[in-house]
Amino acid sequence: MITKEIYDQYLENLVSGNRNKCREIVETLMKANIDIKDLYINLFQTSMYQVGDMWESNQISVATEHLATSITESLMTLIYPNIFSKEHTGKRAIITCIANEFHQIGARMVADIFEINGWDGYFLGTNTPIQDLINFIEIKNPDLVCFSLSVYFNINELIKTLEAVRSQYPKLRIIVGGQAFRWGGKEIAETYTNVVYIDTLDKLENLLKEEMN
Ligand code: B12
Repeated sequence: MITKEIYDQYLENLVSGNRNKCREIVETLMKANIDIKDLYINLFQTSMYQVGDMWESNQISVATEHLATSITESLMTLIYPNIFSKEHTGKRAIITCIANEFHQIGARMVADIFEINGWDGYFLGTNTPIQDLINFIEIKNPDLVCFSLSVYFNINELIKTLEAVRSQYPKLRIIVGGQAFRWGGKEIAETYTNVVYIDTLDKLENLLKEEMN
């Protein structure tokens, strides 16, 4: 469990760039068998949202935000032995940030949820051009594709992506998510068949578990 004391200590070290201390905190939590989603949401996500608020209110510089981001991404790799040790089912998902979207931590977490639940989660990272995505879908023939977007001004890019993928693959299941939808756009998913909006890792995991039963 992540107490307020642990969280505050972590945030202080994250913002001051003390990667080694952050690593120690994460490793201690892992030794105590912390649930990966608990770690992702209540440590990594909460601290990065707070970093965003601090950046927006000029309490920290862009450089400090970049440092916190890079520390967070490096700490996520510590958990990978636990994620990739699961038995796989042969199901495949592609997880990507849409074109012009440069926030990748949330999408990476989504890819990890697929792996934890026995899927191959092909994580393409940020800013994937539409045509390259379509080519990749052709190669991997996934059961599902996930699109992540964090900035609201990328909503039009999402529509372009959905149109392009739908015209090539009318039946392919698509999940969209990310904090861009805090500012609107959830209804977009409803205008396409087989497209759903999911906002949390818990709901995503429930959906994957239902599929396995
Ligand atoms: C780090 C960061 C960056 C980094 C990202 C680097 C990287 N390697 O990812 C960089 C420097 C690139 C960046 C750039 C910008 N950023 Co920025 N950034 C952030 C920050 C501080 C943290 C992002 C993060 O990692 N969050 C933690 C993750 C875990 O949370 P998450 O993304 O929400 O993901 C969770 C869920 O949403 C969900 N989820 C996410 N995707 C998906 C997909 C599916 C399918 C599902 C089911 C679920 C799901 O699951 C995750 C786990 O719960 C946020 C602050 C914030 N509130 O997040 C601002 C923030 C997102 N950025 C913002 C802005 C404005 C920008 C810039 C426009 C700034 C500028 N002027 O240049 C650019 C835009 C670049 C672009 N075109 O994408 C705003 C967006 C506001 C808005 N109204 O849209 C925010 C909210 C900051 C703020 N408070 O204003 N940024």
